[in-house]
Amino acid sequence: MIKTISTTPYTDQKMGTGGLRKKTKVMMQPNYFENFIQTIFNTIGGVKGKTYVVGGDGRYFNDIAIQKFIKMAAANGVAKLIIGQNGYMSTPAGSNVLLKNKTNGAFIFSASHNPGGIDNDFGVKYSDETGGQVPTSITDAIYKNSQSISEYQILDVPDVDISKIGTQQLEGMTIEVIDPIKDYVEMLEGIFDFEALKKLFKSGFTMKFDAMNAVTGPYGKRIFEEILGAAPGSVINATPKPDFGGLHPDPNMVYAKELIGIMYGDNAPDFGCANDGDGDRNMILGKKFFVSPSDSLSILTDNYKLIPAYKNGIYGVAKSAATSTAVCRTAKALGMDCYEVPTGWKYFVNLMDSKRITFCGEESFGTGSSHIREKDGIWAILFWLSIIAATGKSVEEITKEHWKKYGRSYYIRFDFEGIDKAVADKLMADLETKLPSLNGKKFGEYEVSEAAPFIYNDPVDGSSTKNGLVVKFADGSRIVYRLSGTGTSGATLRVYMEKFEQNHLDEEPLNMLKDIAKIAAEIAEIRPRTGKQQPDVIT
Ligand code: VG1
Ligand code: CO
Repeated sequence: MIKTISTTPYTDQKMGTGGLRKKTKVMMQPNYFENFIQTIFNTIGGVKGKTYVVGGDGRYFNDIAIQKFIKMAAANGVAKLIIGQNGYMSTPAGSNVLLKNKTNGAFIFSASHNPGGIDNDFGVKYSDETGGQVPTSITDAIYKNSQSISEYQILDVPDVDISKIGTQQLEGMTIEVIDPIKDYVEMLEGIFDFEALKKLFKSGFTMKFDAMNAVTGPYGKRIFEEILGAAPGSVINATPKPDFGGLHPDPNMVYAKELIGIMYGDNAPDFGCANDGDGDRNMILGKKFFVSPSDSLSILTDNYKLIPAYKNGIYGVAKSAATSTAVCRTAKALGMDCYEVPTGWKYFVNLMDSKRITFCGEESFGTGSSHIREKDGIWAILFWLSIIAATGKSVEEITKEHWKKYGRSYYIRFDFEGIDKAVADKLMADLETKLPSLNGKKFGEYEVSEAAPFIYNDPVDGSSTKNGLVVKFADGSRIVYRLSGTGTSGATLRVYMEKFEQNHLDEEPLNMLKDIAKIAAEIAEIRPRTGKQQPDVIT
């Protein structure tokens, strides 16, 4: 029975860098989630006869959200939903299922790397038929329409059992519950040489994969332990939990504490890696060795020939402006184009669809290729394992040889969290006004060569996006400032810094960048304006 429910708008349903992200309790307000879903349906001209992929990272409210979604989809005339068993599906797996089945889009319920639970965050990622999250023109339209929604449609029926694989009908809509891992594994088998990886583990190679109690635990168990033969127990924090067991599922040196302890401990395995809440981010570690995500992208690019799917050649590469310039040096040496886009994976989609790029990545632990239209944590891990299998070298050796070949971009990111939004906005606005006056100015040995907002003109759809402020120095060092678009309380100022070195390759990034960090704080008046003496998180 279809019911039409009257509702009143919420005014804050603006999607940020990775979909709509809110405190779980905000999402749980009466009609909040329903309003947002119905607004998307309305904005895209209805969903009658369409097919969608649905899943989530298993966080608190995932199960309830999926049931609401199923009933709203049926009431709005959707022809078919493809749902991950028990409502689980990682973001990359969802993009793959979408592309493979040529569906009209996907809804993944996740706040990605944000913590989960009733007192933390929930989110909705919406992708269209491209396989990627929708462009700003559409998120703007959704936001606009969310201001005037007055009703939504939903079925008045009991919850649907999505615990068993198979097909069922719900008032004219087909529901196919799938094993969310099977298709994903098939896709990866089509890219990498699984036999070579099995040999690697047979030879005694050891690894730890930290799934951070989030969605990729079962993927990791199946792929690394069951298929490739990594020792049982290689996957830690492998059971998805609604609150991620209290972990902050952001795979970095600060939050992946258990893994860091293991990799920097006495009996460290050969390889360490982690994913975020929804499986699109990755961190790569060797024994007592950390690979910065910007370097990782550059190293994967340099080794594309080792991977069956890419060995005959790749198109260009792309990085977000905040990511270090390492990959662009590598691309240049290989004779490829290197694009620079705003932060957020959606900006890579047009470049992939138009065959301008194959690989892309962000400093925030995201790496991927055109096999799907999202970043892909396990893909990046398998790529690294493949390089190790082919070269017989350690993570540290591979990285250091890369630096020797191309030089090293020392890189660091400071996050200043929980700043009053008005203070953060004013800091950015005033800094932007000040930028022209910085040109040519000297700070000790560093001379500003260019200071301007980062503006991206999409070569495919012609849209123009401003994202962050960039200060470049004559020696190639850079500072990028931007405000986060994924936070759910206050504002987070991110300051990204890099310095290029050809000779001194074994220094501490924090030490190499200490002067740049001082200049960054001074230029933006971070201390006087925010009261913060130090960043809250350094990655
Ligand atoms: C952050 C990262 C960005 C990433 C985004 C979504 O955004 O900096 O690189 O694309 O999260 O990641 P922001 O606006 O807070 O800096 V996630 O893993 O959705 O999926
Ligand atoms: Co994520």
